[in-house]
Amino acid sequence: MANEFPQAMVIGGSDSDGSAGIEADLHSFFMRGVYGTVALTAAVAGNSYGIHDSVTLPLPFIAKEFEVLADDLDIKATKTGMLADADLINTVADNLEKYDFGQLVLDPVIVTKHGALLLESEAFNTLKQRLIPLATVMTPNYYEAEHLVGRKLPGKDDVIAAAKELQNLGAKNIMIKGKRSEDEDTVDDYVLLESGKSFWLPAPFFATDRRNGTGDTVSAVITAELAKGSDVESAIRIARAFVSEAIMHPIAVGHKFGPINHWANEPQRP
Ligand code: PXL
Repeated sequence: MANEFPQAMVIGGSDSDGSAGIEADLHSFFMRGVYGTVALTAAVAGNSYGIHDSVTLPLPFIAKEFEVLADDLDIKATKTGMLADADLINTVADNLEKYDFGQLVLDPVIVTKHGALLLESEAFNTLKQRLIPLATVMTPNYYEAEHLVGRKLPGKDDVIAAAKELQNLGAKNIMIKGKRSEDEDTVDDYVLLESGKSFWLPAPFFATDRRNGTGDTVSAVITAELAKGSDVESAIRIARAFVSEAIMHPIAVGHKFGPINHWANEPQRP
């Protein structure tokens, strides 16, 4: 008996207030019954008011994290979070090509809810060239999708066209998150699967400041479900439902932009 228990990995940064980054990912893995591992890339000094400082880890250390995890564990699915710059993306891509860490969920984290930049704009091309082709699922939010295709996406048709464009760059399945509907009652995610099947996933809009970690959690739940053997469409639907509950049952942590509630799907939720 060594590695029968489902294992997932996040390649990303720590957010000190626990609301986003690897902390939100590990909360999500835990709640979905998957053992979580980390290749830490960076750390930010953040609280609910914003990000106040950040550092990236040395590249040889990051490569070592991949090496030791590959030597011992059996990781079935991996997601990315904060990747900071082009050198870091190249190190991550080199190691994803060298070892088998299962299916890749690429969450192209570019900017935080507070507007802090977590990926240098010079690194967008490296992300496109090195990581998008490795992705089983890519989960940009609406804003990140605009950055990646290099234009505004005002209407639903624009989002549909952008998803196709991102799929043509090599990611098999695309989920573009968080397009507010025209009547503003829902937030709609658009999904384009490898088979060509596509659909909108509307979720009720819930006005709250406590939505930090939303994107991290969507991609982490997808990763957890893939690690347990789920198909991509089911993983996406489970993630969307999980995060809606987590937004609609906020917990009181921090003064401003607080975290979502990872316990929200539990019968005894706080
Ligand atoms: O939610 C995106 C995100 C990812 N990773 C880190 C973060 C944040 C947002 O604050 O701090 C480390």
